[in-house]
Amino acid sequence: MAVARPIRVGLIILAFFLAGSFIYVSSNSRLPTVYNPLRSSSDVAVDVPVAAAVGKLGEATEVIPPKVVKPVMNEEHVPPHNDEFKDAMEPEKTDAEKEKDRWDDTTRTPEKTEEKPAAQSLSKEKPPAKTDTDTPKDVPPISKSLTKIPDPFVAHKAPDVTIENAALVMLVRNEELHAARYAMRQVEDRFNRRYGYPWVFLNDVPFTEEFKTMTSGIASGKAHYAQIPKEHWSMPQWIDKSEARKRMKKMGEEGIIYGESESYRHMCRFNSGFFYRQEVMQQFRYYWRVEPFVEYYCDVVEDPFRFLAVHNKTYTFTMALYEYEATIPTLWEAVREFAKKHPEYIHPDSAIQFLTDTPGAGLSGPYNLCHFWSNFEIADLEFFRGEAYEAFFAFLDRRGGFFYERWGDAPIHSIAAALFLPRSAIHFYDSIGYRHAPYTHCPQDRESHDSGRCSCEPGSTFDYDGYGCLERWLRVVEMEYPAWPGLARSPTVEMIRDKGL
Ligand SMILES: Nc1nc2c(ncn2[C@@H]2O[C@H](COP(=O)(O)OP(=O)(O)OP(=O)(O)O)[C@@H](O)[C@H]2O)c(=O)[nH]1
Ligand SMILES: [Mg+2]
Repeated sequence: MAVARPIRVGLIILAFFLAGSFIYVSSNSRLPTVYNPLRSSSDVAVDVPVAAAVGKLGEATEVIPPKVVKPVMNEEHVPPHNDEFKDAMEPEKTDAEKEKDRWDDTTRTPEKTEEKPAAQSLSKEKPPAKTDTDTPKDVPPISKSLTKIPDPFVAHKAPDVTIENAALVMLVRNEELHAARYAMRQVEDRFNRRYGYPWVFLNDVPFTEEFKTMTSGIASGKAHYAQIPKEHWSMPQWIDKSEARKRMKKMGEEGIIYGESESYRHMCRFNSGFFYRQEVMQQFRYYWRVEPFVEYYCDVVEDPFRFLAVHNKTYTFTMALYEYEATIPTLWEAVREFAKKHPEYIHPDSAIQFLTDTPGAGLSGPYNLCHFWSNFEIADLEFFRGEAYEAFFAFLDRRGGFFYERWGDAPIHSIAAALFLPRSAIHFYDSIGYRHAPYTHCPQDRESHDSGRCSCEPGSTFDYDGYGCLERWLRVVEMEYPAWPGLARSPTVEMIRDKGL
């Protein structure tokens, strides 16, 4: 078919025009996917020069890899050793990769996993079934990986932290499991998760699997479970058992707290003379005693075991109070006799003035009943294993006062420390906020509270209570410790700042 020449020229021009329009529209339609910053995730901005990415109309498009700008994180706001923050800096992982990481975390500590024989019971609820497409073949089943919470949520231990030869020690009954966990969680959160000190659990009967599983889950360090030998938890053969039981009954009738309890007496005797002799304890130099249900109110920023080592402290306490006289009627007499027999054990710079209110009278003055409350103790086991303490305990044990009366481990430890150690080796650990019902010690200095380190109410402290003995102690060591709003900083913290750790 013949077409006039002007019409042919017009059609060619029209065809060029349509082709050009098509190329222009299709090039521009790719703009948003590369350029639109709202398309990228809120914390990763993509910075791409427009012309370079798109190219000029009609030219071949050169693909330049986008420059990823990572968010700038303020170093000061990144808590040390917090893996979650580190993860936030890494590129987003797929679900399968995350699941693989969780499994790797759970298998990194084989000795802890071994100690969790009943751990399966924690994951009774099965996770939703996964399809073949979202579970890679080399990833173990999810129900197994859930038997332990991934490390970042449990342990925040610094990889390079050095620790002392020490343990957290708890004498506890199986039925106190949840009270034990309550106390443990606080010790871990306030201190131990950064160090991973081992825990030692002691019991006069075997620990249940449930107890072991649920406490080792909280422990950031290794957990040891030991049963106390029978001879450390029974009346020695020189005790007249029927006489002892008669007296227990009478003390119970008189309304003396735990007066009728034989097990309480085993506990007091064990804590006086046997806890440091347990086989599991032989490997340790220092210990921190923790009881079920106690509470900790302040972050413990230093390592107290290291504090003891560097500052030559042997015995530390947070509260001091009077003992019930009816539980120790003949204890002081026995102490006097022992001191007469062994004057060599009394330290020339002892804290004897903490025990008696008659200046210069030495042990001939009456016992004022003051003692350190031993449910909290951070101390050097060498003291208990030393000649003086061992002889002292053996002497007292022969007297039978643990059973005929109801001698407690608190006055025994305290009298020994006050007589056999130099005053300077006993430390009032004022910076540790602590509660064992019904009393609380709350730091009295401004910094402990203004810094946000503590959560207790300063006025709740037992320090200046009429039933307390702290003021006597402060006089013995000539220490200034005014009530809230007291010193600018805790005396313990000042010591660390002066002499270091
Ligand atoms: N295994 C075991 N532990 C015990 C027994 N009696 C006491 N304990 C533990 O010994 C420690 C001291 O006992 P508590 O009953 O707290 O004695 P307490 O502190 O003088 O008295 P409370 O005011 O009741 O706390 C705690 O850690 C108890 O868990 C016992 O018969 N067996
Ligand atoms: Mg208690």
